[in-house]
Amino acid sequence: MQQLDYPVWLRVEHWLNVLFLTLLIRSGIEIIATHPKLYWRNDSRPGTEWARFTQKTMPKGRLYDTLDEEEHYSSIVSLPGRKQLGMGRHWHFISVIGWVLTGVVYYVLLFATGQWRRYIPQDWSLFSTAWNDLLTYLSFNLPPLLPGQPLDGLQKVAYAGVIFLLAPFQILTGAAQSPAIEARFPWYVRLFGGRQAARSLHFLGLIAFLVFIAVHLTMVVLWGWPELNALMIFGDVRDLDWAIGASLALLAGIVAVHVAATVISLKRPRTVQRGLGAVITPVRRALLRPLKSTQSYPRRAVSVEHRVNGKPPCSLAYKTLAVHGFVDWRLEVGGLVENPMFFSLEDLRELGQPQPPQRVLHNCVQGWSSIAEWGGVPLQTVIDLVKPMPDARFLCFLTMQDVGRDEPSAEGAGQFYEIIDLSLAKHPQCILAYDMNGGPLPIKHGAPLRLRLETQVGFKMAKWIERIEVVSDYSQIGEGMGGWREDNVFYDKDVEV
Ligand SMILES: Nc1nc2c(c(=O)[nH]1)N[C@H]1C(S)=C(S)[C@@H](COP(=O)(O)O)O[C@H]1N2
Ligand SMILES: [Mo]
Repeated sequence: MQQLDYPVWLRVEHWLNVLFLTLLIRSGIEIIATHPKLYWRNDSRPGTEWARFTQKTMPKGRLYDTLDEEEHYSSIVSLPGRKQLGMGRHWHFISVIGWVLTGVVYYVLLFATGQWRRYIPQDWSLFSTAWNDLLTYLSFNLPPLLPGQPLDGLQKVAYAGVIFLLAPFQILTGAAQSPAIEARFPWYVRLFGGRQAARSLHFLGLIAFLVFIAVHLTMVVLWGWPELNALMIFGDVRDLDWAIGASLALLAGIVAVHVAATVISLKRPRTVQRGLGAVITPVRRALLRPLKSTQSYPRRAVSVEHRVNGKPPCSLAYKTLAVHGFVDWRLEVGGLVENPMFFSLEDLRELGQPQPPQRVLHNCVQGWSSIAEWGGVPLQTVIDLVKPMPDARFLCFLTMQDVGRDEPSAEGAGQFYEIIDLSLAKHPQCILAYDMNGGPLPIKHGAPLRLRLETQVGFKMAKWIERIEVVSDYSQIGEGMGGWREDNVFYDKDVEV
C-alpha cells in the first residue's frame, strides 16, 4: 500500500476538505430548516413541494407567512440549530470561500504534479470494471485493485465523479441561487430548470455527498483503516500507533471547530455576524455588486399565488389610511438632503408614468421564490428630486410595521426598517412599487409603497414604507447593523446572495 504515496499538499487538502465540507453540510441544513420544502417550479406554490422536512400545517383561509413555516433542527445536524438562519448563512458562505479556495489549489496542484492520473479515467473499459467491482462488493467480497494502482475501478470512478462532477455541480447550483446572478443572467437559472429546481438539485447534491461520505468511510474500514489513515496523515505506514493517535487528534480538532462554531453562534451571534461578515462582505460585494438586473419574465410566468413574508401593520392609523385608499398617506423623504419632500401616491404615480412594469423573480432569504409584475417609480427619480448632500451614503427605509405588535412570534420587536447603499438606487429595476400584477399593491405585499431591489434578497425590500431617510452612517440607527433583520436576527446587510 506504500504505493499510495500521497504528497503533503494532497494530505493537507484532504483534511481541509473534511473540515469545510462538514461545515457546509451542517450550515446547509440550517438554511433548509428555514423553509423545509423543496419545489421544482419557480413559484414555490404551497402544496406543490416534492419533499418536505416538517410536520407543520398552515391555517387555511387566514394570512400566514413563510416565517410561520420555519423549522428548527437540533444543533447536532444543523449549524448552529434553533432557527438561526442568519448564523447558518454566515457559516455557509465563509465555508464556501474556504472550500472553493481549497478546491482551486487542489485542481492546480493535481494537474501540475500529474496526480490527476490517479483519479481521471483514461480508458472506457474502466466503467465495465467498475460495474463488476460493484457486483463484487454486493456479494460481500473485495474486488481486485487496478493493475499498478492503489484503488479498484469503482473507487476510481467514484472519486472522479466527486472531484470533477459533484463538487462543481454544487458550486454551480449554489451560484444559481444568488439573486444578483439570477437577475443579471436569467438564462443561467433556466439551465437548471429554474430557481427552485436549482435549489432542489443543490439539495440532491448534498444527498450525493452524504452517500459518498458513507461509502468512503465504509471502504476505508474495509481496506484497512489504520494503514489508510497513516497514509493520509504521514504519507507512510511506518508508525501505525502514531497515525491512529494523530487521526483521532485530527478528528477531535474538526469536531472542536464545529462545537466552537455552534456555541459561539448561539451565545455571541453578534460577534460571529461581525467577524465572518468582515470576510464575506468584501468578497460578495466585489464579485456580485457589479451585476445589474435585466429580468423580464413572460406574462405567463407570473405566479398565481405570490408568497408573503411579514405581517401588515395592524394599527388604527394604518387601517384608517387603507380604508381611504391611502389618499392621506404621504412618503416623507428627508435627512441629508437639500430639498426634503413629501409625496402622495398620486405624485409618485405621476413620476412613475413613463416607467414600464417589470416582471421579475423574487428571492426570499429563506429559499422560496415567486414571480410578479411590479409597477412603480425608479428610486433614483425620487432621490434626484430631494438632492442628497455630498456626504449622503445610505438610504434608510422606515415602515409603518411594528414587529412586536404586528408579528408577535418574531424574534425581536420595534419598527421594521432596512438600509441600503445610496448607490443601489441607480440600479436598473430598483423601484418604489405601488402596483402589483396590474392592480394597486395589495396590503399583504406592502401597500401603499414597497421597495423592489431585484439584485438582492427579499428582506431588503421594505414593505409599508412611510419615510426614507438619507444618511451618511447607520451605526446609530437601531443596533447599528443596517436593518431590522440585521439587528434582530443577524442577517447580513449586503445580500446579493
Ligand atoms: N416591513 C416589512 N417589509 C418586509 C418584510 C417584513 O417583515 N416587514 N419582509 C421582507 C421579506 S423577508 C421578504 S421575502 C419580502 C416579501 O415580500 P412579499 O410578502 O411581497 O412576497 O418582503 C420584505 N419586506
Ligand atoms: Mo424573506
